[in-house]
Amino acid sequence: MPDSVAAETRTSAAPRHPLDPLTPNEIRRAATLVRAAHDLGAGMMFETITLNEPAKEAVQAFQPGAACPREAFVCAFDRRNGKVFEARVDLVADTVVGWRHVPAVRPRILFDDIMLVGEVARADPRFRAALARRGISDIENVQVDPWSAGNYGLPDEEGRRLSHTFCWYRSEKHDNGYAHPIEGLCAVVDLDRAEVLRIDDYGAAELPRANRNYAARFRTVFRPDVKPFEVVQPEGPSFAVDGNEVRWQKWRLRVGFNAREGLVLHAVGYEDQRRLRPVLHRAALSEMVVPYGHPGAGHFRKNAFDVGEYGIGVLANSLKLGCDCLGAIRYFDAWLSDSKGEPYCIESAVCLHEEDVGILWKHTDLFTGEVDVRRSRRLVVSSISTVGNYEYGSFWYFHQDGSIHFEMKATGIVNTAGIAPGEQPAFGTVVSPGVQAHYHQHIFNMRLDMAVDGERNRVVEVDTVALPMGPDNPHGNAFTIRETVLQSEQAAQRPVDFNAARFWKIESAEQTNALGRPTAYKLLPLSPVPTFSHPQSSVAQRAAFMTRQLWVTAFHPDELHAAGRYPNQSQGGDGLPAWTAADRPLVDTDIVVWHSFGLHHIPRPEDFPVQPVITAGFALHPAGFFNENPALDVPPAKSGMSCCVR
Ligand SMILES: [Cu+2]
Repeated sequence: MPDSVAAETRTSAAPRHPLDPLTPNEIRRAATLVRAAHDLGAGMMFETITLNEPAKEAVQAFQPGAACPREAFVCAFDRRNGKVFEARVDLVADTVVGWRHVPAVRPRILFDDIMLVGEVARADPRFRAALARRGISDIENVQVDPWSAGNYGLPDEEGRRLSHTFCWYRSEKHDNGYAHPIEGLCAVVDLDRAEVLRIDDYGAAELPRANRNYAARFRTVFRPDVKPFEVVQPEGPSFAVDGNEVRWQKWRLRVGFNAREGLVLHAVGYEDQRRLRPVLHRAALSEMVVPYGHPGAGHFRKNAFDVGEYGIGVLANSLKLGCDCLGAIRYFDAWLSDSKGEPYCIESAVCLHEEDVGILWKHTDLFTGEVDVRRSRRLVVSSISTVGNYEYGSFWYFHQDGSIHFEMKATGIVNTAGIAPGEQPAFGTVVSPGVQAHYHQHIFNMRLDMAVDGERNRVVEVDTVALPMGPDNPHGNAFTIRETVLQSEQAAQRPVDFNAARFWKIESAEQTNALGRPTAYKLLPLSPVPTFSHPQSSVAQRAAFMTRQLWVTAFHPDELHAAGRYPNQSQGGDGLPAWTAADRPLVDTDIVVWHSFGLHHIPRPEDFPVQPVITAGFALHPAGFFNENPALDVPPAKSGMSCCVR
């Protein structure tokens, strides 16, 4: 591909910036040093080896070419006794500088576990007997999906690291198993002992046998009128990449990646009159949860925390030019650690490219007929992860008018369950005879470490209010805004309010614009989702972040994950509810904004057998960050051409 830019593999590259993800050599060294200092023996597993991001002051003080501070965060556990340890490794001094036992937590479900669960279940005689009761004897065709177990206070599950499972049947290797749910059969697998703890058999439904395949290998007829569509950038893209730093027109940012959060953006800023103005110190998906609404047959346990329980970075795809991304592409590889502490690479895990997105601005002078119009384009930074039946695509968009959009694209296959033919489901939609897809939600939490013109920011809630009719509003048309500074962490747990057209502004405490107002960005909640889980339900306790669209915290470097560092089988209360109990003050200090948003998913037949992309997201728009439209200097599409003078 002439306009493609090959992925840079950083196998041997040394880190050049304190925020660069760990190199493979650093991953290997961190594991070796931890093992040498604190060997846990044959049961030792590495949950995580990742960059321990340096303090903001160290990043700001860093000069290119200077030595980098480099530290790894390591989470290791002993699968023979379930003990979990955290270490910090100084990779400059080659020493373990911190080691502590973390009691009563469980590491996330590892890639090894995902493979193990099916093998263990299929080998279990009780599981085979339950399948035999359903008339299934070809055990090799049974697909066992590993689900996080949650925490339901069951005595035999206490103290174990578990996977709960649901099963499907494949008529052959490539068959879409989700068309054939094996209803009512759940194995509870002890991951560390590699054994089935319990079979929960809630009773069978008839196995739906109709094939519902979507893959190209199964399809012979395609619509005939799709002509080639090529994106041509004859002079190449307008961005420049140096290591992990991206420069695109006036935007500057750094691309990071880790096993848990996947794509991370650092040091997002906008160059304005030769001055780099910070907007965001760091942005990453802090957690997500997918609560399902069916109360019975094991389905009540479906509520995956795909970031904290599995790691959305671990599950990232290798993206393909012309398929996942179109145009002049720059890919970034991701280096992660396996459970033995060995580095491995997900090639082309992050895609960087530009897209034309219609018009940026336009006006026709009514009296002269002169037209001025500019094409809009955006910089796209994206990554796609496959989490079992679903795909999640994280797409960041940077626009020429200073706005930033985040879009989560959800696609893949809806999770299915069996239902007797002809029965009307109470908690799902029939998507194929004998197959239902349960009602559910996907609720994401984005952690936005804001830095609008400096680290000292405040959050202002902006409601629009209608004035009562009266002498000051004789025609009843008046409405105005009411601004409230969110003073502390308890006061800053806020829902959306449709009737107030509510949004939130993040204002600088350090800069004002030429109009005398604090410079600011506004957070527009584009996809708020109400919660239907009872406040006392296990999932609402564990995913408290989903109950408010806005949380704001005083910055603390260890507070990264909305549901806590260890949500797997947690009892709840960790993360945002725990930190905000301190009710720290938030005005004109270093703050972090946490935005919950999502998809309320009442499945449609059109979501099956593979779901077209549906999206959720939010926007950050400059709101007095500039003194005027910052995109006046975007040139017309063709220089010298007066655009369409009539
Ligand atoms: Cu869904």
